[in-house]
This record gives sequence, structure tokens and C-alpha cells, in this order.
Amino acid sequence: IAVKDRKLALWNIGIAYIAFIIGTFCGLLQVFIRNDALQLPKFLDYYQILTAHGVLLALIFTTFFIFAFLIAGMSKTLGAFGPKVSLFAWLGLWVTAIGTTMATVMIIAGKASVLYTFYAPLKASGWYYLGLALFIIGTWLSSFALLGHFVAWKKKNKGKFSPLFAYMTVATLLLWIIACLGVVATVVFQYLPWAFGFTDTINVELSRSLFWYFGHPLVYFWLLPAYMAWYVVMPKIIGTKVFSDSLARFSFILFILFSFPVGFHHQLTEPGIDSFWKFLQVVLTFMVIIPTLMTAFSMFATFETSGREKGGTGLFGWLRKLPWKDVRFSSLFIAMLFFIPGGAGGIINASFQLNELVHNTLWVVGHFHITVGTPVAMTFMSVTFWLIPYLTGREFPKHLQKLAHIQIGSWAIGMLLMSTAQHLLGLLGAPRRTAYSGYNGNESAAEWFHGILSNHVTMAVGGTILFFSAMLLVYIVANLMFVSPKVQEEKNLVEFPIAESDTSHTSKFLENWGIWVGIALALIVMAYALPLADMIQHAPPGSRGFITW
Ligand code: HAS
Repeated sequence: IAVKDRKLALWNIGIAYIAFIIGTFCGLLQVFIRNDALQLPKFLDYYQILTAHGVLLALIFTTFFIFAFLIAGMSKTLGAFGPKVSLFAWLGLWVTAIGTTMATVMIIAGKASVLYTFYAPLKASGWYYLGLALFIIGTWLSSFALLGHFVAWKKKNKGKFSPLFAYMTVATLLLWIIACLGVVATVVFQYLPWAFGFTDTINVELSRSLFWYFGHPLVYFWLLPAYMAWYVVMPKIIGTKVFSDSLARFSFILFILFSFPVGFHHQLTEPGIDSFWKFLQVVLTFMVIIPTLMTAFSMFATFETSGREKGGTGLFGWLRKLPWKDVRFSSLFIAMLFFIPGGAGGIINASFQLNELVHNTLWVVGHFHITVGTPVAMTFMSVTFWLIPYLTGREFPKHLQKLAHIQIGSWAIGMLLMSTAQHLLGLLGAPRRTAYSGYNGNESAAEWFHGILSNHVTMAVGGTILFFSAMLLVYIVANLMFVSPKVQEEKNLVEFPIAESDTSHTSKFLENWGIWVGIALALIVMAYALPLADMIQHAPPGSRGFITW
């Protein structure tokens, strides 16, 4: 891809990994604080570290990395960016970076210890919300740049199917833009006036609902780029084609339709929403599981097709033919394996009654570490291993590949230990997000930690292994960025793996974005219009504190 587009993608990756370093360090502090092995100095507090950990990893690392991947892939599949696209994308990068810096400074200054979900009644400095607003505006500028690039390509290639990577990018960006409408509404109309003192109160239930309208599709904004690597990159790495072009496109469409009208499944225990609406959104949540099951089917089919093409026989003989020694593949496979319990846990969370058991416990923390923390993060690691050398024109030497295997293995072991402990402790009743690691000496609480796996030590050992793995990754990234020797001959260049995808059976209908966005908006109105109107109409005066905690 063009040198200037490489530079843009590399800047995005660079910022992503700076956030990764600080964020993982805060994670390490986290497990030791909960273990009572670490007393923070007076100027730091538990919620400050927890906020930094969540914001830097879940919001900042993911977003910058995703844009790096999408920018590189769009330039690769649709051609070099024109001057306008480049301008918007660079502007987007800097506005996002300025917003990130503002929000991070406020967290470090102790003025925004409101956790990565930042909803009311917790209140941060107005500058924190302003930082978040700039962050969103920046990502929109980058999104419009990439969408503009797509439209320009379409105009030049009338009647042709867009490449699968570009199609999936458009779906992901549409999802992001529509999702952000909720958080923009609450930040602009509720938090900013409240935090800067123009209003005394805030409608808590409304702000939480607008947040979760954004918060759930946010997790699919993280997931879809990982799926892009699974659908488009993985088949090439294992030497085969995309299993079904139309299935892949349709699964992304289903995410556009069903990612939004489901936010209430994060609010099932809140009193201000009628059960009817909660139940409706629970049903719709089960619809959003379908594209993931389609993905699982498609991945197994791809593995089997490739394994059999390489001579694998019998029921499972083909598994042996897969390229296990290629760290780009083994990391993707482990990422997918983690999504089996991760997704199953999601189904438990989304079940109306079972949610009572797990809500606000460490179970939820375990859940998101084996969804965004492993399937998504490990897929991004796999992409890192080829994308950085591809962009820098450097080698990915054997000794770094070996380290990458250790890194992936240690991440998997660390996450397995930590998240198993978190799931079990959560089932026993241990709450999440509490600075009181000993639960104020409560005897029955102390018993939760007597299990072999359900104890703070397992969590701390897991967390420490994870930090070791994270530092290994940073070492590999730094080498691939600056140290590794430049490739001398073109044939040795690290490739951008994009699998062939047969569009001969793909319906044109799938590329009719207007229809899909229209249906998505209709579903949003159906699931949200009345309950939100109810919240606005019945908001008690001085509604701060409306929610019981
Ligand atoms: Fe979740 C809470 C429900 C998926 C992230 N989720 C969270 C939070 C985060 C998060 C960050 O209904 C915490 C928010 C907070 O701080 O309060 N989640 C779901 C459901 C799904 C789901 C139904 N979550 C994700 C993904 C995330 C993510 C993906 C990040 C990327 N989640 C919830 C609910 C809550 C929640 C409630 C609120 C709980 C509460 O009370 O607070 C579904 O999308 C899951 C579908 C997935 C499957 C798995 C199928 C996979 C298979 C294997 C894949 C294998 C493949 C083939 C592809 C049904 C079958 C590979 C082949 C091999 C051989 C390996």
C-alpha cells in the first residue's frame, strides 16, 4: 500500500500500544490491590486505577488498533487514499488523540474516577466528558474518510461487488456511527451541562439507557474487526478461500440489525424500565447470537476444507494438517476457543432470570476478559504480528516468532486462570468494582476465597502472567516497528493476507446499505422510543440518585 497510508496506520498502532502499556500496568496493580498485597500511595485510589485500566484498554487500545487495521485494509483492497480521504483520516487521528489525552490527564489527576462505563450518578470533571466528545468526533472523521474512500471506489467500479474486507469495514463503521448517537446525546445534552454546572441535576435512568444503547454495540465494534481477521485473513493463512462470501456478508448485516435494540440487557436489575421492554430486548439479544453461530460454523468449515485439501482424513484427521507452527494461525485459533465459554457466558448474562445471579459480580469481569480480553485482543495480537512488519517493510525473524508463541501461550494461561477465578467468585457472590478487597472482614465473604481456583491468589498469579505476556508483546512490537532488519528482496516481504472470496452466488441485495440501515433504525425506534419517552416524562425533579446502588 502507499507509503503515506502506511504511515497513517502505523501512527494509529503506535498510539494503541502506548495505551496498552499503561492500561496493562494498571491491570497488574488491580489484581494486587484486590489481593491486599499492595497499598496505593495516598494520591492514587482504587477507582482511579480501575478507570484508567478500563478506558485505556477497552476504549483507547481497541479503537486505535481497529482504525489502523481498517485503514491498512481499505488502502490495500480499494487502492491508495486520495488527498481528501488522507486529510480527513489524519484530522480524525489527531482529534481522537487530543480527546484521549484530555480524558487520560483527567483520570490521572483523579478528577474522573468514574470507571470506563462513566454513567451517572458518578460525576467527572467536565473536561473528561469534553475529551470523550472529541474522541468520538475524531473517530467519526476517520470513519467518514474511509466511507468516502469506499463511495469513490464504488463510483469508479459501478456494478462490481466491493471486496469483502471493504464491505465489512463499511458495516463496522456504520455500526460505530449509529452506536455513538446515544453516547453523543447523553454527553452533549446531559453530562456536559451537569459537569460544568449549568444544571444541578441529571436524569440518571435516561443517561444510563443512552449509555447502554451505545455500550452494547460498542462490544460488537470491537468484535467485528476480529471477525474480519477470522473471515478474510485466516483462510489465506491456512491456504484456502473464504468459505462463503454471502454468509460472511450476511452475518455482518445481522450485526447492523440486532446490535442496537438490546442495551437493556445491561440494565435488567434497574427499577426504572418496565419488564415488557426488558423482555423484548432480551429476545432481540438472542437474535444477535445468530451471526456468531454462523461465524462459528463458517470457521469450522474453513478449517475442515483446508485440512482435507492438504490430505487430512477421518473425522478429525484434518485438524493435524492445519499450520499450528504459524503463530498468526495458532493465535487466531486460541482466540476462537476462548469465545466458546465467552459467548456461553454472554447467553447466561442475557437470560432475564440468570442475570439476577451474575449482575454486578466478578462473573461479569470474567466474561469480558474472555470476550474482548482474549478473542478480540488475541486476534489483534495475531494481526500485529504481520501488519507491523508489512507496514514497516521489516522482517519477522524466527526468534521473535518463538517469543510470539510464548506470548500467546502465556496470555492464554494467564487469562484462563484469572477469568476462571473471576467467574467462580462471581457465582459465589463476590461483587465487582469494590475497593474493599477483604469485604470489610465479612465472614461469609471470606469463605468465597477458600476454593482452589476461587481465590485472590489465582487471580493475582493469572494477572501477573498476563502482565509478563503484555510486556513480551510490547517488546515484539517495538522490534517490529524499529529494530528488526529491513527486508532486502521483495519476495521476502511480509504479506497482508487476504483470502479469495467467490462472489458469484452473492446477492446484490446485501450491498443495499439504505435498506439495512433503515431496518436497523426501525428496530431501534421499536425497542427504545416508548421507554425513553417514559423516562423523560416521568423523571422526578432532582432525579440525581434515582437509581439505588
Ligand atoms: Fe457481553 C456484559 C451479553 C458478547 C463484552 N459484555 C459485558 C461487558 C463487556 C462485554 C465488556 O446480557 C461488561 C460491561 C460492563 O462493564 O458492565 N455478551 C452478551 C451476549 C453476547 C456477548 C449475549 N460481550 C460479548 C462480546 C464482548 C462482550 C463479543 C466483547 C467483545 N454481556 C452480555 C450481558 C452483559 C454483558 C447481558 C451484562 C451483564 C450484567 O448484568 O452486567 C453474545 O454476542 C455472545 C454470542 C457468542 C456465542 C459464542 C458462540 C461461539 C462459538 C465458538 C466460536 C468458535 C468459532 C470457531 C468461531 C454464542 C460457538 C472456532 C473453531 C474452533 C475449533 C475454536
